[in-house]
Amino acid sequence: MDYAYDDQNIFAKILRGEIPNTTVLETSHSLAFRDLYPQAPVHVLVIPKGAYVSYDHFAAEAGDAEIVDYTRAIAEVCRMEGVTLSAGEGFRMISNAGDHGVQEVPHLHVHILGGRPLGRMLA
Ligand code: DGP
Repeated sequence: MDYAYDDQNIFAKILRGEIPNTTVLETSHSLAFRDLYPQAPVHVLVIPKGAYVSYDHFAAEAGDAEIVDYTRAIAEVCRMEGVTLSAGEGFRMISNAGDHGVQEVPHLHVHILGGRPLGRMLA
């Protein structure tokens, strides 16, 4: 698998501050910001700050501190947005990868969607 990372992708530019974003949360290894084209009342993208194309790339090459930080950042965004099961009505996490996954931006991101019933969707 070729994990060649294109540092001109939109999220790399957001991380470098070259493109504005609506930040929801920033941690030492992660950034969460609102999707430009929201598909639900809550639609936040969570990305690692490291240069990873996809989840499998991240899991293979990220350090433990990055993985823990990213995992917790995703959960913290859910809490902040009020969609956790303890405080809200639930959410969906999606991470598209590659051509079959229809990944538009080649920097790992998890979509957090919620705020309305999302319907059944596996493909
Ligand atoms: P995906 O298909 O999973 O790669 O989705 C990429 C998402 O990124 C899509 O929902 C739209 C969003 N997006 C694209 N360009 C920008 C941008 O410049 N800023 C923000 N905040 N989101 C963007």
